[in-house]
Amino acid sequence: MALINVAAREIHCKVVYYGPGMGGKTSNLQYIHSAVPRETKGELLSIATETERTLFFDFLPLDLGKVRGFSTRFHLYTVPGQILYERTRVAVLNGADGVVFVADSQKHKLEENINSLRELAINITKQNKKFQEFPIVLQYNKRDLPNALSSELLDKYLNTLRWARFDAVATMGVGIFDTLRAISKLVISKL
Ligand SMILES: Nc1nc2c(ncn2[C@@H]2O[C@H](COP(=O)(O)OP(=O)(O)OP(=O)(O)O)[C@@H](O)[C@H]2O)c(=O)[nH]1
Ligand SMILES: [Mg+2]
Repeated sequence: MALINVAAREIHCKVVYYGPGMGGKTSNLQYIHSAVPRETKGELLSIATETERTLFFDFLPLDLGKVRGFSTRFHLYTVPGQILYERTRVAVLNGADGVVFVADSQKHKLEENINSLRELAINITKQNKKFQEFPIVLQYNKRDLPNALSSELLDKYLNTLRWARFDAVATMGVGIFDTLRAISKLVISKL
């Protein structure tokens, strides 16, 4: 739930990067952290296993400029994608104002994407929010890999609600800021 501090003229919003394991959620935050100027960001807090998998979450606070005189501060989180960590995903998702769903475009990941999206719908609904109205932006990541399915085909399975969607190569920064801009606009517009 967005927090609006009228006295300090600040808006705090929580955005969660959600999706199947190894899809590129942490890579999104790493790229954003590496690319934005020091004064607009805080430290990237990552709690990862020794094998780079996210164990609990990543967290990056980011200032995204002013909206009607209010400073907007976005708190970006990633969930751990591994199936086993569903309870952690529920905890991290709690109170989110918006979600970036990072899908892995590779052919053999299609079912994992579908299952993860289904789980997201359930978890949003459990927070007494309407999934169909919840601010979500879709990202098709790993577009650089030869076994990536076409975006049009992925749309058929993952984008039945017609969210804004972006092709991305998180490790190279492709599509990362388009995705971030879209979700932050969407979240602000819903306030
Ligand atoms: N080729 C390619 N590799 C990528 C891309 N994005 C991420 N990767 C790689 O995929 C692996 C997993 O990326 P992460 O960002 O850790 O994935 P994650 O979604 O945070 O994974 P979990 O924390 O386990 O849920 C890493 O080795 C990344 O370097 C991409 O666009 N293209
Ligand atoms: Mg991760």
